[in-house]
Amino acid sequence: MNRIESTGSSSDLFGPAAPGDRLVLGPQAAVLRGFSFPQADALVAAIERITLQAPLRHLVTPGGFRMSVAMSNCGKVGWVSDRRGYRYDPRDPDTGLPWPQMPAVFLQLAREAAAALGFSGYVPDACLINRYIPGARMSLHQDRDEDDAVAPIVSVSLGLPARFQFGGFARSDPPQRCDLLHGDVTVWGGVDRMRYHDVMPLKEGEHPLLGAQRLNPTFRKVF
Ligand code: MD3
Ligand code: FE
Repeated sequence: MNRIESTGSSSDLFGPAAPGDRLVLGPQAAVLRGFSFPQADALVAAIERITLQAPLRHLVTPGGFRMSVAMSNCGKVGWVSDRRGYRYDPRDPDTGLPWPQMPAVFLQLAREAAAALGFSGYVPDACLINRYIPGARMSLHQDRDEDDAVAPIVSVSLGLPARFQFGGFARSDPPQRCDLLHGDVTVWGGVDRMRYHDVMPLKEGEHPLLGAQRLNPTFRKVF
C-alpha cells in the first residue's frame, strides 16, 4: 500500500489517491484516502433519512448572501446562519424540531478517523451536512463557532470530487491545494484546527452513486 507522508512543502499536493494513502497536510491534519469507502452506501442512506426530516436548505450569511452550498444537520446541535449571525442551535429553525439524531454509522466513522490521527475518544456533538451541486463553492473561512478549538473536525467526501484549498492562520497565507475524492475523510485538529480553507466551485460531472453532486458531512465537537 502506497503511503504518502508528505509534510506539504510544495504548494500543490496531488498524491496518488489510492485507498489507504494518507496525505499529511499538517502536524495534526491529514486526508485519509478512501477511509469511508466501505460505509459510503450506509452514509448516503443515513443522509437521505436525515434530510427527509431536516431538508437541505440554502442559508443566508449575516451579510445577506445566499450560500451556494445547501446545508442540514444532525446531532445535539446544528450550525445555522441568518442575518443575525452564525451559531449552533439545538433546533432546526425551519421546523422548530430538534435536529435528527446522529446515526451510529456516523459516530463510529468519525471516532475511527479521529483516532487514526491520535484523537482518541472523539464524540462529536454536531454533524453539518453540506451538499454541493456544480458551481457551488465555499469561500475562505475558519471554523470558529465551536467552543472546543482543539478537538478535530472530521469531514467525509462523497460523490463528485472537490478542489480543496487550505492555508495558514492568517487569511492572506498562501494556500495549498488537494482534490477530495469520494470516500476520502479529512481530520483537522490541534495546531491545525484554525487553518483557513475554502472549496473551489464544484465541476460538472456525474458520480455513479450520487449523480451531479457532492455530499460532505462534517463532524464537530461544539461544547
Ligand atoms: C480545515 N467544508 O463545512 S471539508 C465546512 O468540503 C467546510 O465542504 C468543506 O469547510 C467542504 O466548514 C471542507 C474539510 C475541512 C473541514 C473543516 C476544517 C477542512 C478544515 C476545519 C479546519 C481546517
Ligand atoms: Fe470549514
